[in-house]
Amino acid sequence: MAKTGSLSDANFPVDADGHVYHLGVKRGQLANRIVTVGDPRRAELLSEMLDSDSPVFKHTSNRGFHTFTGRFNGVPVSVIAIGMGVAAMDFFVREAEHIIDAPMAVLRLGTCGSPHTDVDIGMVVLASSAAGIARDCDAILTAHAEGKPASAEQCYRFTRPQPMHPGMVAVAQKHLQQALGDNMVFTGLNVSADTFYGSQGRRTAFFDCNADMFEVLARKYDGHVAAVEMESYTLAHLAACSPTPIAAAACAIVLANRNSNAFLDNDTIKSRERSAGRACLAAVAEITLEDSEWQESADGVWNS
Ligand code: R1P
Ligand code: URA
Repeated sequence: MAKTGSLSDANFPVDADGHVYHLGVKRGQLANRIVTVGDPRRAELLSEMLDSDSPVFKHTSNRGFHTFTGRFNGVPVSVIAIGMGVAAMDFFVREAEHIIDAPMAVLRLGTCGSPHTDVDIGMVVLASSAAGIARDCDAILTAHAEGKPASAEQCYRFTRPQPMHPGMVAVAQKHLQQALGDNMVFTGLNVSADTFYGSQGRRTAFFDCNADMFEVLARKYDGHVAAVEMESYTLAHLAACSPTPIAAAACAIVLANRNSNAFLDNDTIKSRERSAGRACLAAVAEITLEDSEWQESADGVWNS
């Protein structure tokens, strides 16, 4: 389908110069090889690893998307901080696809919790596949009206796992293992929740019907859940629905051990972001895309 749009196009708003509505960038300002993160400071850290002999384009949109575009090992790449959650990933994937006229590689570097006994804080979980959990508000309100919490099984919806792109996973695994060591990288199932608290089994004063969330997850996914975070399933899902091929994968630094309740210290987080970040940039720069003859547009940021 032709990629058209203008301010008058309510279906896909783009301004008169071609900037997409939420990311605030246009054709030529975003590479087809992208590392996406949640935290803007993580994006900034990765942007400092881009080739120093090539200009780095930076843009912060009024909706809080932070884009850095430059080169890594000579290859055009972008780093983008999107914020958190399903909606943020949806804005990013659709609007990026709109302004990129070539197959894409998208690798998420996030943070997560883990209920897996072989995964501890400080490790990195690379998703071979991802599934989604969403709160069923009606079911929770029904249980609330009845005055007794129900099982998470009735009050949340669980998707089947969606595989990530095997080629992107393999290249990411190679670089992450080189950077961190084989025993620090666990490849397995990621589950992305629509919230940080209720849908990730966190107990607060709210009525959430989630006391047995981890037992339900273990049953539904045969004890394979290695990471719980908030965006990777949407990335995998949209890559499968995209008109443009998207080689999608996701990895996440384990901050929270959901069995012991331990949380990773700030210095180690920074150190993992640095080493995993460099590995992710190397992976998106290296992966072979079906049609990698991407034309850097004449008015693109590389030619400015
Ligand atoms: C929650 O604290 C956020 O952290 C994780 C979750 O997916 C969610 O976005 O990822 P990021 O650190 O990439 O934001
Ligand atoms: N991010 C999440 O979404 N969950 C965690 O437990 C930690 C980081």
